[in-house]
Amino acid sequence: MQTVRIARQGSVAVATIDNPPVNALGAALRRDLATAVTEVMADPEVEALVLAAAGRAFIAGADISEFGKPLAQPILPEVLDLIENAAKPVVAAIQGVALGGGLEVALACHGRVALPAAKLGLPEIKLGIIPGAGGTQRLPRLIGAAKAFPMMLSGEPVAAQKALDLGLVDRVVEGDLVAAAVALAQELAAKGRPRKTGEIAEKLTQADREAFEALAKDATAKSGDMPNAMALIEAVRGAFTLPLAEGLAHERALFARLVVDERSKALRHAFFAEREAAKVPGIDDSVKPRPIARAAVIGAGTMGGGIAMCFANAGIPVTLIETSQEQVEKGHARIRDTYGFSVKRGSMTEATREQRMALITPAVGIAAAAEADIVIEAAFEEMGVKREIFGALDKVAKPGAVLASNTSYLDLTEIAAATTRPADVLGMHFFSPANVMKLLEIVRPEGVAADVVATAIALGRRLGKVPVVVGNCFGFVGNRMLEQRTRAAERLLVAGALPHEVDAALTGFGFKMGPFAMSDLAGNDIGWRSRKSRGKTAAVADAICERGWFGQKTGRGYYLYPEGARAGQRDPEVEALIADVSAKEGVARRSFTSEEILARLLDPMVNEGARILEEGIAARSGDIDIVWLTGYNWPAWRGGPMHWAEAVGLDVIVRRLEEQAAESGDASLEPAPLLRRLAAEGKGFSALKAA
Ligand code: T1G
Repeated sequence: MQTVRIARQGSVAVATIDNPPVNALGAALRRDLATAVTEVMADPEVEALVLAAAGRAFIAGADISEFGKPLAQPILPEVLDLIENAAKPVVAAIQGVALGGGLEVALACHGRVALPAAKLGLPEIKLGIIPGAGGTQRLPRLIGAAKAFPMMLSGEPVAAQKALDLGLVDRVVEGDLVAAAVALAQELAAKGRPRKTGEIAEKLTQADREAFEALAKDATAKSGDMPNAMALIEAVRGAFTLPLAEGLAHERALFARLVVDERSKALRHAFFAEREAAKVPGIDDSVKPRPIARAAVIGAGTMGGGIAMCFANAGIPVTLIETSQEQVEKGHARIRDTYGFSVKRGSMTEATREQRMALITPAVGIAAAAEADIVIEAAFEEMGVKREIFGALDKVAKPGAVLASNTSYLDLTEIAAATTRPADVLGMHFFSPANVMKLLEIVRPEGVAADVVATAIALGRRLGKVPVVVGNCFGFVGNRMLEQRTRAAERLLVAGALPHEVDAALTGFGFKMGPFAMSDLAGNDIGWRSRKSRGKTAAVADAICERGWFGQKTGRGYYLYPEGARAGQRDPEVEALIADVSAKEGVARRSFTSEEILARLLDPMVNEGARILEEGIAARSGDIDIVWLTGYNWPAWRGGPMHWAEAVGLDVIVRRLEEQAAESGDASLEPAPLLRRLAAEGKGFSALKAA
């Protein structure tokens, strides 16, 4: 199929790019674009060319799915050289997003016209790379390096008006974009040979260089460990120190090195995994979500308040329900304070805070949920409490209302059975802080209606979440795997490691916090209560809780938190307690390297992930990665636990698990059958097709 159609408007040729869904610059489009430019430039009747595009994107950039494979000719820089060196002017008509290579196409043009809704950006940094087709050379020439560098370092697009102010586009027009682009093309043609972006030098002044170097110094201090950020500095510096051709070659060499880096592979995996997670078996476009105009949240605690904020932030009126006026007012006040932090930081105006607070109506009693199209229960994590609430909801909620529980672990089928409408009941598991964390686990119990699942997915997106549909089991996906890491961390303490060593291994891997600091932050008593409710024990963790050392809220947990201390400090009493446990269990303590600690923490998680796939609790391994990337701060540039395991090698994971199982006598550490099979076949989880 032709990806570029050429038409004539008078003496100007209009080439319309049409490569659904987002006009990514795959091999066919690169070839058709080169052909179109060559043909138009050879046509004596044509005095100029406009590059337009069909669909919602101008050009979404290079085709990311081609990375890591041999690139078919022509490569993008060659196509852009054709455009920039054309004898007749080429003008870009930008109706939608012009991202990455898409903006680089526009930069190689001699003029740019955009609709007000268009957005222009170079997001390559988010994929672990840098612009690889002239962005680091042409953008600074057009708008100055001091403005171009921050755009490329953040990867955030700018709106058309901002692009106009920067000098990135020549005109922003309402109405007929192509006609406006044709007019500009004719004006440029009347001036003779078009001026190449690569020839523009007046913005690259000494002052601009100094401003850029200051920004580069700051970026080095902040992101010195990000190879692509450092490469970006080098490439942009080349715009000052090298002629265009050498600057382009230098940029391409830096880009080529980054594309093969594990970090970039992980970020590209996450890009596609997030989009794949949106494809839910049995829920296609034919399943229409139920309309949601108003919501209710049961429970005004930390989670309930955070969930209510999600609705208010999305402009959806929400009733916040508690059992007493005092409780609901306390929860309502906590929301106001939370918004207050944003107001203080300047990221929210007082007016916005008031608008959002006005959307949250505090109320007492379940009857206040009667008008809601969706009710999310965020009450105490105890089955009896939840069944009582859903039984009461069943009597007051309007027919067709979606009834969701924010439970972190519990059985949704059992909760649904407390109602006469189980097909309307599912889990919507938010992650704390609910108004911040992106992940929304949508738990799909047997018998839930397809349109109820579709409603939760659509609502999740409307709330700005990343919805991942998971099966109904204890802990679903994220917490079920987290429990394996928690047990592994406890085993490590008894075997000889200390809390700060275990935490340091994970923060060194890229997590913001390790398991013990995290437990002290959340409250050690939460895990203690959960273990007791299931008849489980953990010698060290239980001993710490029996002493009331619940963590930061009690001034000590695994660590000491002296008044005002920013971080926990080692506690000799805890370390003595740990040694006592080892002695009681007859374990000869030994030291562990960070690598050993990491393997012992993460391998059991991967093993549980394999079981989750075997049981169909997750449709694909990428969904598990997205759960950990968006719900647990798994380091983005490591791609998630299943992607990490694949990079390590499943055979290595299997061998280490067998060693751990033999050493600990814990059969649950034996490799899952799926893991063994894939390892034996020399494959990774990505070889599995969605269930
Ligand atoms: N390559 C391949 N496929 C892409 C793609 C891309 N660049 N962008 C989107 N898709 C697919 C996506 O996987 C999904 O597929 C469908 O299009 C719709 O996407 C040389 C080297 C453009 C803002 O980083 O930000 O250029 O699931 O669900 O919400 O220097 O997609 O339907 O099968 O996201 O409307 C730089 C990435 C590349 C932009 C549209 N460009 N894309 O959002 O739809 S590197 C990017 C986006 C580069 C140069 C360098 C968004 C979007 P499927 P979607 P959307």
